[in-house]
Amino acid sequence: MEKGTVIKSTGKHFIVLGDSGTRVLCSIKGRFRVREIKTTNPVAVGDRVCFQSYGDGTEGIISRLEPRDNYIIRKSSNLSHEAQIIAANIDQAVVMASVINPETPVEFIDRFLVTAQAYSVPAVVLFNKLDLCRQEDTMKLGYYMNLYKTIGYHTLAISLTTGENTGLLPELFSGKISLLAGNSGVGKSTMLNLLNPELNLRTREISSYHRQGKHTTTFPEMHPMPFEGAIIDTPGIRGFGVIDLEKGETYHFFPEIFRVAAACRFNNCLHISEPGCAVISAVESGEIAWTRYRSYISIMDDGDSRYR
Ligand SMILES: Nc1nc2c(ncn2[C@@H]2O[C@H](COP(=O)(O)OP(=O)(O)OP(=O)(O)O)[C@@H](O)[C@H]2O)c(=O)[nH]1
Ligand SMILES: [Mg+2]
Ligand SMILES: [Zn+2]
Repeated sequence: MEKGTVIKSTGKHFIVLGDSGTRVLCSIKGRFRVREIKTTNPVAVGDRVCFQSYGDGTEGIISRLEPRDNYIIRKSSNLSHEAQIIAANIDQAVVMASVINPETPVEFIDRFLVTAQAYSVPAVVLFNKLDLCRQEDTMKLGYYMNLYKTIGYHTLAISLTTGENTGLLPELFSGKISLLAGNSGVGKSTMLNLLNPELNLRTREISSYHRQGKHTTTFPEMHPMPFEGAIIDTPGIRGFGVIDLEKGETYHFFPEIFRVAAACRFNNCLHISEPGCAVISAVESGEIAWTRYRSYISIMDDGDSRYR
């Protein structure tokens, strides 16, 4: 019996990187159940497992799943109540964004941050494509960098094309298992190739695909790094921020809204239209960013039951 980490999953088959360095294509024996959640995938990228290899050692069977430190899940679809585990045992969640070509919807950044916050995973906002920023884009970038920094998130702006600030990347990722997400075309694969040239991942020209919203990467995959640590590349924009949050609890995961909410007149205030709402006042005075409040309302609007 060997121990290892699941680095790729297609739902039925798993590639396990054994602690001895072997890569084994595994299937599952028996059923694993995660007590608190109903999931479509019993084993996810980042999971620590016990496995037995057979034949020439390139294939094996997973027989045990180690307890998880944490995990991030998404709903499988809007209709189902089943959830898919995107990744397990992660140290930080990095959202890669760009203000231009393609522009990352800020709501995506906010939903990602809420998800990370809900699972108590430290989050980082990483802007790429500094080289493409002209006047207005630079202003926009500065605004969002400052916004997320003020809220308390670690932020960084880079250009993978010119190399600006990319020297800071190994430090950002070293010694950690990081989850990486970002809308299609922001440069996730380009960055992974830079950090680990052996990966040779496919990258694509923006013009050829971003309108169709196609993703080059389809399954989450963990990439070992030449420094200590690994990065889990997740497919594109979909899937984050669709977890089931209690409506009355959603604002807990917007740190700056949570801080202000203590001063609301009613302690069950949902910060939508209640009298004496300190959050609405803070939005009106500009203390809370309008884009953040808009993302909050949008998340509250999710699903079939309103403001439950
Ligand atoms: N100008 C500019 N282009 C960049 C930069 N970083 C990446 N690109 C280009 O952006 C395009 C998309 O990059 P990818 O690395 O494939 O993007 P991705 O995030 O992996 O996209 P998906 O796999 O579809 O989710 C490629 O043509 C890259 O060469 C940058 O800093 N500046
Ligand atoms: Mg990619
Ligand atoms: Zn309120």
